[in-house]
Amino acid sequence: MNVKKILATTVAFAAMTLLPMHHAYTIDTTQYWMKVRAKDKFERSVIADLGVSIETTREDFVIGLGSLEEKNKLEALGLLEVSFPLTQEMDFPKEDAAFHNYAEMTEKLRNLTTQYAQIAQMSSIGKTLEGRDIWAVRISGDLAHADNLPATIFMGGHHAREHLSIELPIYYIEYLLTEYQQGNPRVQRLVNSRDIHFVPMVNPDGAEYDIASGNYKSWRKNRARNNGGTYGVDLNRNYAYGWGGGGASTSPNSETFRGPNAFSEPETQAIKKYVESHENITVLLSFHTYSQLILYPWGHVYDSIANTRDKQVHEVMAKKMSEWNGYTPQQSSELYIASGDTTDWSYGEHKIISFTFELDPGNSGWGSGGFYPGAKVIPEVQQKNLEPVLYLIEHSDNPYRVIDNGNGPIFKP
Ligand code: 0X9
Ligand code: ZN
Repeated sequence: MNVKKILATTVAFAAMTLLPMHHAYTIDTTQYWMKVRAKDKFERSVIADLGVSIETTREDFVIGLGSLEEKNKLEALGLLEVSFPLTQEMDFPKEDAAFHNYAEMTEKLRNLTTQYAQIAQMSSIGKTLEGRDIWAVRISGDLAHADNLPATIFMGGHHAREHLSIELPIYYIEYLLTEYQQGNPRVQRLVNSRDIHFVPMVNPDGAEYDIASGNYKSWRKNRARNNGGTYGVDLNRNYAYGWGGGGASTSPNSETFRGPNAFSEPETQAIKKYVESHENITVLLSFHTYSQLILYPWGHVYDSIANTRDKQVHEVMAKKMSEWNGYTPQQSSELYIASGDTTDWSYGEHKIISFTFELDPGNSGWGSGGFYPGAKVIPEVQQKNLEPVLYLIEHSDNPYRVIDNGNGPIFKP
């Protein structure tokens, strides 16, 4: 992210709309980068609760994106240190061609699932508001009976600008299929004994919008047309468990707008329907960017999971995975309270062992690339998260093995 360029380009843009009474009014849809004073999870939650999407947390401040209204509130609270409007004119770096746009991803998944049709299937799990298919790929050595095998689901791209989160599921699909073919014994054993699901791009409308003009837009939400002329629902605030609680906005113009009701959006509905139609899913991982974190429920409250074994499984697995990717394991609400996210729902509603990874880069400030770290980081981020992915697939038969070496009750999906 070129801060200088953003500072130089301070063109605000507005959406005009008409009220039924024919009074014209303007909605300022400009987003602002803000540095806001906050020294712990409680202060961060106050900021998140205003509707700001917090992207970087440091010891005594956070960096977030928010609307003019949210910026004004922070200013009135005396918390705002610095802010500037987000440009609409960022360059699309040439080297970012390696990222998959929707058409490229669709073609790649189509080719892979055609080439490896015996162990891979591609299906549409629903259509977005703009009519795009939300693609899922299912991999198993025994597709016909895969419902009886332990299942894992990996997702990417809930948030439009988090393009790196899409590259990981795509890569692991390719990795599993090609390694299987080449006789990798570990992969063959895993694929033959498991049911593995991927939804690489949950929010294709948003992802396409973010890159469509050739300039990144730092778009986060989907492209729902909200009442009042603004766009987008935050899909990671739209799941039903704890929906309507803290850290999610009721304001349609907010970055973290929760939607008019839980599961109001076709994308979250599609995930709900898909997960609920595969009752063998025991483990879920949703990739996001960025901050290098491994997060687990709860996110909508500070309390930790009440069931001791479930809490331990999440903690032990998160710690184990952190040894491979170097990320920091912690409960989601240690970051800040946010309600309606994927993993609170999948664990809270379905007792699926659930993680959110905030991928690279880390929190080293505005210079590290944030949502747009460049395509050069793709291979290393795919590699460092490969072991965690294989580990989750491996343990989907009984995740509780990690706390009692398999001597406790057998997990029954
Ligand atoms: O705020 C989010 O949705 C996630 N961060 S992101 O920068 N990718 O937007 C984090 C979700 C973690 N969950 C909670 N804190 N509840
Ligand atoms: Zn995200």
